[in-house]
Amino acid sequence: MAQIESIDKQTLLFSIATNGYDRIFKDCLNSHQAYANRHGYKYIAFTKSPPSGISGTNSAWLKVAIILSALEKGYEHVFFIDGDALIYDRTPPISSVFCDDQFIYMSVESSGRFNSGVMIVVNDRKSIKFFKQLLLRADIPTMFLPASDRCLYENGHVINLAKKSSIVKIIDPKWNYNYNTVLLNEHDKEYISHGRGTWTQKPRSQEQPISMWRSLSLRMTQGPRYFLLDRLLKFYEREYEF
Ligand SMILES: [Mn+2]
Repeated sequence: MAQIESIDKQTLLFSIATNGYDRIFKDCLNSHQAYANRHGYKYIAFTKSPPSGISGTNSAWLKVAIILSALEKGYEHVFFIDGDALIYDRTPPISSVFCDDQFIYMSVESSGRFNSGVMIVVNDRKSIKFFKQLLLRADIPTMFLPASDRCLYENGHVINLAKKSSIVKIIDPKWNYNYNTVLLNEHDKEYISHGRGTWTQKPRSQEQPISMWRSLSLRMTQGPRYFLLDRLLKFYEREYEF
């Protein structure tokens, strides 16, 4: 157990790679573990699926439930990273982005919209409130958002809430560098490469977007996503210790 005690339990880095994503993005998950080891963070890749399965959309919303749960458990910092994001060896510790009075750190794409594939969160009453509000939106279809905020899964709600929040700080695009990011200078090397060259390997890239009626009828049969996420969270809390 001595080896576990040496880990800084104050920072949780995690990724969610269900439905075989852990095999497709093995190199990415390995890079997360290596980064966590370098900086003394606890790392968990949530890769198992519950017996009843988990959809891509619910896997995406699950990150919100896990971030909130980890903050409530008392982790000082929570760093979520997408399974298709690779962390380079040169990447500095997350403390390098921290500043006073802001508790959520994300990059924006060239459109100016937040990308929720990399989210660094500092535990504070205000960040807990933010993720509670976000989770309450799990049942609100994205089409109820202004057109400019609509995005895949929970990302639209992240954009919509974050742009109005004073505790969200925009960090350097190096932290979440993808095809939609403004090009960096040649010498300005990125820290995290997200989704580049791997998009077509994703099973969900063939998934068709579902209509509002389909989404509502799913809610009628499965019950509110809010409660489904609570059941999923309990499964992941049992399977992984955090
Ligand atoms: Mn991604």
